[in-house]
Amino acid sequence: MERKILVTGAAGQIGSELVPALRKRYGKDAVVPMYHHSVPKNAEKPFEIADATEKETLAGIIREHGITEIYHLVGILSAKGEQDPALAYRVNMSSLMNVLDYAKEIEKKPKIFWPSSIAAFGPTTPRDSTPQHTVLEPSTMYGITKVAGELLANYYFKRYGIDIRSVRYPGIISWRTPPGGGTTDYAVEIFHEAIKHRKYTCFLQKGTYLPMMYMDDAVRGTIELMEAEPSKIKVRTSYNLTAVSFEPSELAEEIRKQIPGFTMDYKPDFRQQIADSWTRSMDDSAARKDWGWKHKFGLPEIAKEMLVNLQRELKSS
Ligand code: AKB
Repeated sequence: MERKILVTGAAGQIGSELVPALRKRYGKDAVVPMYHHSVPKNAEKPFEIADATEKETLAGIIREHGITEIYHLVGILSAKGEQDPALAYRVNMSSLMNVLDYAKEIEKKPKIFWPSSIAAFGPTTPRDSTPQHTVLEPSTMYGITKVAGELLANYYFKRYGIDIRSVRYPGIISWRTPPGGGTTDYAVEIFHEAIKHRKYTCFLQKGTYLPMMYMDDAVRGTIELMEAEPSKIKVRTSYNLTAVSFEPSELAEEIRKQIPGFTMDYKPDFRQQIADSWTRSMDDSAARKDWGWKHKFGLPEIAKEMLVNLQRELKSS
């Protein structure tokens, strides 16, 4: 069967890098990015503009393009979700239910990727080397939608045979598209500010360790998970997935190696409480063992890649 991939949330931080990676791998016409309001200036056809919370519209797009795989990335992140919990619940849950319910109804069920997050963890979760199977009692609405989504993924797999796969992403660091509305966003903002102003005020305090990953690893890992033989996928809720764990001053130190005058101070805001409820580091040995996950970028490599690429981009803009 011909592969046709729908990517919802295609203009988001992950979507905007996943789409070109998928197109490079499977061909431009095999990938249909779906945007909500804003279509990127350089968007190439085929693409769709639609709201994933509207089930009939979404179903029509899946039907019309003969979609065989869906990367369902639509979602309101943690910090924005705390500013409008009802919106986070509505967008995150109804769009996922639309995808799952439509997949359930049709004979040729699409394979689905859906991202969970470290936000599925909460204050009662062991914070260091957090195991794959652990306590999931998040304190944010975003986290609640992630736990519900994980359980739904497992339920729809077992009950309806939908091949849905998922990872718990850590903070993702990228230079092409900024993140929006997350708690781990400081780890991207810091690079922009270091290059532009040589100083940064961090909204998380010193010592706030969080698991993180470079975008190239995240995109490659996501595609590898989707390409793995079904028999290798033993976790149908969501796999822990991580690369490095660091806190703001360690990242600042790494940046200072390339930008010697860089300074950072701290002004923690409401996002501190969110970060404090999450894990400091994750045990992702199940993903490594089951389908061969391996990260390539450590902290020094991430800092180097970010600075080289952003410096070039900011100079030419
Ligand atoms: C956020 O900070 O909300 C996201 C996430 C960890 O899911 N980056």
